[in-house]
Amino acid sequence: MFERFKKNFDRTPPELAARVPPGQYVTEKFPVLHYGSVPIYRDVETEWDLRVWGEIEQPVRFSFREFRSLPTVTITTDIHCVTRWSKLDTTWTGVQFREFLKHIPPLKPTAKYILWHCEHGFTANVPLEVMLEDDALLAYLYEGRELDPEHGYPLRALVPKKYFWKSAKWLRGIEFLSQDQLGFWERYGYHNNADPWREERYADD
Ligand SMILES: Nc1nc2c(c(=O)[nH]1)N[C@H]1C(S)=C(S)[C@@H](COP(=O)(O)O)O[C@H]1N2
Ligand SMILES: [Mo]
Repeated sequence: MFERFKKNFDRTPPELAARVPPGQYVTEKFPVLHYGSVPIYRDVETEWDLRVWGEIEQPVRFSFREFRSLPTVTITTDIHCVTRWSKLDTTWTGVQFREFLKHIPPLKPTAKYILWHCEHGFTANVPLEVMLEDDALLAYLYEGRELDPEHGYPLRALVPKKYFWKSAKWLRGIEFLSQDQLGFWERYGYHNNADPWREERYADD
């Protein structure tokens, strides 16, 4: 394993090396990683919605059509998976989370954390603060095209500042919390803060 990583490190051009966090190698591929099976929707209008609840004045629900009518942005950013691959200059289109907040009822002042709820029960947690940054999106186009089913169609979180497991695929629910709650991989022993630049891979690091 180490030899393979080492080889990959060596291949990273020096001008890009500064953009690659410690212990990561650059890949041109787009690896697919998840727990469980890929949900397939025959009709997103009837089989998919997005629910928002928790520390918010009023819970709210978006149909596919309603969600797709929200204003979008397109950003180019680097992503870093805890399994050590990084992918540079990936382009995503979706609703900036900060913008999304303007289209839902006001959050209660107690809202400090987010728990993503995904198809098949996958969860991931992030501080609300991280989602207020420019690069934090609810994303549905990758390189200008609909997300492939295995990459999260019809909606995923995009949290480039954290290891990629926090970028939850097949998003169905957004829960605002006053107290942090660990998600699927976080409970499994991964580092809650998950900052790739600090190599926060495992909880006991
Ligand atoms: N719903 C869901 N989202 C998920 C996961 C998962 O198991 N289920 N895995 C995470 C992990 S560990 C990674 S690295 C990325 C991988 O995204 P990709 O398959 O688009 O590369 O998705 C994240 N989002
Ligand atoms: Mo991952």
